[in-house]
Amino acid sequence: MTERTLIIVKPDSMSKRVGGKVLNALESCGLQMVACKMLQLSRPSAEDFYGEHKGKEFYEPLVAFMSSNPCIVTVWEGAGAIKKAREVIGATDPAQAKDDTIRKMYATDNRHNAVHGSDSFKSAEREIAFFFNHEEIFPWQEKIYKK
Ligand code: 3AN
Repeated sequence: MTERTLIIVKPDSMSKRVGGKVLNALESCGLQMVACKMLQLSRPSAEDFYGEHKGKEFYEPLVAFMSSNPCIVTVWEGAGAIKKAREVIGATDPAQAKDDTIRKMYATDNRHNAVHGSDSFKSAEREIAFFFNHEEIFPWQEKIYKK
């Protein structure tokens, strides 16, 4: 089934200047980017985005990190996009991530872990609407551009 997923190239990837490599890894797994913007999350926006983790010990430092510097927020489309992106992203902790995953290659630790990817259809819907309105998403014209 064609799905969409929200991917954030986190501030650590941007400051290490590997943001392009993160995006390239997603392109290489066959997904198509359909929306993209660079922004710096405000503290309240980061708190809201990660609201489900409020109360956990990593919540405050996560919010501080995610609002500390700019990131690239993107939407990707494709068959099984949510699971496919999670596979190429790898485990939350880079020490546990499989070889060739984005986090294995570019993450530092389980907070500075390079990239965010939606974890379910429901999360993807919420997270895409958090950042993008309808006009900012460009559906892929597969028949025209497919290699
Ligand atoms: P994932 O991004 O792998 O789905 P979640 O949804 O469990 O992970 O956690 C959201 C974010 O919170 C992670 N991407 C990571 O930045 C941060 N995080 C999760 N667990 C920890 C932890 N034990 N210590 C520090 N940060 C964490």
